Amino acid sequence: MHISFRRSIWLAIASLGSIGTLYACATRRSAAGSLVTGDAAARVYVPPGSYDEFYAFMSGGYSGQVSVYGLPSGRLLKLVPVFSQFPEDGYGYNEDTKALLQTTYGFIPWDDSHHPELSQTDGVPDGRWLFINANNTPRIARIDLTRFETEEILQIPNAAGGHASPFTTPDTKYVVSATRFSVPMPNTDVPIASYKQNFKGNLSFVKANEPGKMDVAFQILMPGYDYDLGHAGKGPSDGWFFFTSYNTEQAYQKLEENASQNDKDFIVAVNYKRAEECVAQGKAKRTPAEYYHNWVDSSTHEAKSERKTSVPVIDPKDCAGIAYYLPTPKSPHGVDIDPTGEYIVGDGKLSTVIPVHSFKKMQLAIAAQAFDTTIDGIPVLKYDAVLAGEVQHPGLGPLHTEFDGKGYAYTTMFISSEIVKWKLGTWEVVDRIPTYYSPGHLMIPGGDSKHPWGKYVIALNKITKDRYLPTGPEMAQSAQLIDISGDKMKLLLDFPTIGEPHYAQALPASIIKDKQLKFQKLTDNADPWVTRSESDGGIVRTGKRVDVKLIAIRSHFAPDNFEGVQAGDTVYFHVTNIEQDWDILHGFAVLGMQNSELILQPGQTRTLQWIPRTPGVYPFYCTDFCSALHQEMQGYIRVSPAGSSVKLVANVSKKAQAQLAQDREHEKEHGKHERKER
Ligand code: K7E
Ligand code: CUA
Repeated sequence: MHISFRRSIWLAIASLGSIGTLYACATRRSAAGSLVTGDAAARVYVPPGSYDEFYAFMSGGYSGQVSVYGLPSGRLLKLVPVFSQFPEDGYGYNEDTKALLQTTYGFIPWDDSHHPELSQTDGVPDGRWLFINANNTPRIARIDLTRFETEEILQIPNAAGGHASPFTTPDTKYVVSATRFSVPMPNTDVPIASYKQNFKGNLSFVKANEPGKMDVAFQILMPGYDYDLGHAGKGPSDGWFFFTSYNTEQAYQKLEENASQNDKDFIVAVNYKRAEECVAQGKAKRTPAEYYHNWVDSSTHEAKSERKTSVPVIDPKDCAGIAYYLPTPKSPHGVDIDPTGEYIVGDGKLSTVIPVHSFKKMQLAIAAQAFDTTIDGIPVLKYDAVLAGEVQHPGLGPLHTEFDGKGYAYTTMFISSEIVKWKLGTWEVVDRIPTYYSPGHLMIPGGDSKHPWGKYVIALNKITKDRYLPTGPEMAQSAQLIDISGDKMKLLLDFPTIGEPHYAQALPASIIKDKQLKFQKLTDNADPWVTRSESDGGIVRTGKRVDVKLIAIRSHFAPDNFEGVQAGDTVYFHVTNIEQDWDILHGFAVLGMQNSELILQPGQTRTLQWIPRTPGVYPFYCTDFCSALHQEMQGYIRVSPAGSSVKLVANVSKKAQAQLAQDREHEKEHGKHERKER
């Protein structure tokens, strides 16, 4: 990995993407064979029936999801749907989860998710929740790690490109979201050329430590730059948050060139305790802003939506001491805080060094008012007054840094396709290893926390090329597991990943594996459409709406014959899996179903909407091979022409039918289930 300095500069100012690819291809063959050590296979082998040591959570990038892997094996354990509909289990298709994808732009079935972030207690991942951001329509999701399910999604108002998100404070009091794209605030019709007057950035602090109650605590108005990534302080720097920004040139066209002019851009250091004081003193302005908060009701397990209308916004001009700029070369991407909380590492994509700021020096510089200037109420500290040191000749295109907890930092070099290990304090490069190809983020379990489990680092590569059997023009993404337990990094394993894993998080499996829910107790199932026993199912009409209730159990549905539906009716199937045993699922699908199937966990009720257009008899069946007589797990629903006199019947007892009709009447009177009646 050696490159002349002149070539490095040339590469640095050229387009990152295309050059990275070329360079990666030019170098790949030479080192690949010699990299894998003799015992690599044994180091990643997890024998059948044994468990992996770590759970790893990978962002799905433009798939909008999260995938869960075991480490060191690299085995895919689960795909958790978050921002995208997932026909495999009906997420975002069934009536129970649709509300999670509600936004002020309407129902959005997709996003681009970049950064999974585990909740923390005292600066250490605690395994309660995983947060992840939506980049395109700014949102933050919370995934519950006893169920591995998305339980809450908060839209971020006044924002475009929720990229610097959802990094957490050490106590998970807040997760954050910063605007990648500055936009008019509020967003109105103005000439793009009025960027400098009208476009603003902002930093959102989101209350995160109460399930079902995520909300924007406050937003901080910022100059119209692009905000890229963030990380909270810890230890001595607890109470501070650091965000990178680029495009301090405030270019609004041809950013590739126009936003790469300035020698230094900024890391902004935000004193969020000071922000809290200003909010308490009434210095934040309640500003109209529409956004959605969506969450899963913990008793009914149905998602609900609430439209919110305003947020408190702090202008740094009204809250002295809330933020300071640390000049940082050059178009910085990652900002990473070492486990001690003293060092603030900036990764300038176009920089030839890795600059490291000192929190101690930053405080002294603030006290001494060592400012170059002030921008929109934010003092710019002097570079030399805050700099702890620079890592010289680290490689090309530094993007992200993680820590091993033993005094070393590891930085990805996108252009020179390598991970570089360097020592905190002396800033010397001590090791480097090629990666295949063009790594973005890297991840050490707990590697952005106070206590990294510094055994492995994973390179999350952007380009795969020839690493696997070819699969046409598009290849799966590629992760590489590297042993960092010794002095020298050792490549152990390549494994493909789903979507584009920007960032990932991992923690020891022991923290969460014994807290897993095995099934939902039927007695606790408060879904308004639950059917608890075989005789409780049935069919009821209310105008053009027909509700069908049935149970699923090995190996039948009950009832399993329904008549009286008419073409053009809106039918809701409410299916309850009454199994009370771990991992016994049933599925449900009807001929001509326009959305997706249902997959039902044991003890769970789910509702699927179906609008039959054509008279006929429609079979339905279980989609999950659940038992020896799974193929017998089927039924029929008859659809007659509109206005037909065919009576509503289900092959269920008369008593049960009367009860269902009574329930329905009761619900109508008491106005329940408005959501489903729409
Ligand atoms: Cu570097 Cu979106 Cu965190 Cu991807 S970002 S690499
Ligand atoms: Cu139930 Cu197959």
